[in-house]
Amino acid sequence: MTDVTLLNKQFGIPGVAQIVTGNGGLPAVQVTNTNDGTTGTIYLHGGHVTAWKPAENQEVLWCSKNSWWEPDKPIRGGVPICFPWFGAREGDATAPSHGFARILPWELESVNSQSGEVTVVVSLKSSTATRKYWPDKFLLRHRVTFGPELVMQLELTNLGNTPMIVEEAQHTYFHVGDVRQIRITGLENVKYISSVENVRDKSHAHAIVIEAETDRRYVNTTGTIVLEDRSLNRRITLKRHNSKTAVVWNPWIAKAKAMPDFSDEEWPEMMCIETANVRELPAKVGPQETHVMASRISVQSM
Ligand code: TA6
Repeated sequence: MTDVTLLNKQFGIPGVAQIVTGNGGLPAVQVTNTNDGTTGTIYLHGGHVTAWKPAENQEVLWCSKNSWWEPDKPIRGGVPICFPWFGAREGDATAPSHGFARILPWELESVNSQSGEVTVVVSLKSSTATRKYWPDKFLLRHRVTFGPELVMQLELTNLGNTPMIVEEAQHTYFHVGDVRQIRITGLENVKYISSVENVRDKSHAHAIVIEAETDRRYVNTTGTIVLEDRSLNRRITLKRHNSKTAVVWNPWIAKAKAMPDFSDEEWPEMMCIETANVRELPAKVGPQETHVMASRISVQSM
């Protein structure tokens, strides 16, 4: 059990950022007030950002009210860290979906407040728990800056002597007013694969609208993606660094019903747009090298 009092003494910044006992008794860093009134939360469980609310805005991330908050289960919502595989692990039906990083406790490395922003660094180092699934020696850091933008840097250092090939994603759940009234731009004319639509290498010249279960992997794309939310009158911009794949997902009605940690009526309130390096375009990290994939998120009124 993590000693929150001790962590708070060591890392807390009075009136700015505190280490608290969060949902399910899981420890979290709560950013209560940067200079401009931004707030946010990151759990040590999974290195998992669950909230970011820039001043004068509504919450930008979505979390299910039915989420699990348990040490061996993923939090439903926010920004799950998928690592070192994405989705089901090939050849191992017993392996946890989206890898083990999001269901392990991460270490709190630092909390810093600078020029009105708060940066929290959490890390996951290879251990007996990870070697159960994965032989490589690594250090994975999530460096998250809460401010007028949300900047999340996933830094993977290969501590071994052989190259690492991994899948990685910041599986971001955005809060929307009504998913049936959003448009997503920035992925026009990009080839995508979808098991739901049973298509490979299809593309579209128009913006994406959500009219059914949507689960698409857009390949070879590094551009900026914009989520236009007419019902909340805002535009969310996602800039990706060192990410060649974007995943777009909404479970719609049936899939939402089938998930115990996702209540039936919540699917219109969320949209996943994920910064990723997966499947045909994984991340390759040489011995002793560090690879950084990042998301930079901002919100503008429409
Ligand atoms: O990112 C899309 C996806 O791979 C979907 O296929 C769906 O499985 C979603 O992730 C959620 O996965 P999870 O394991 O968190 O339920």
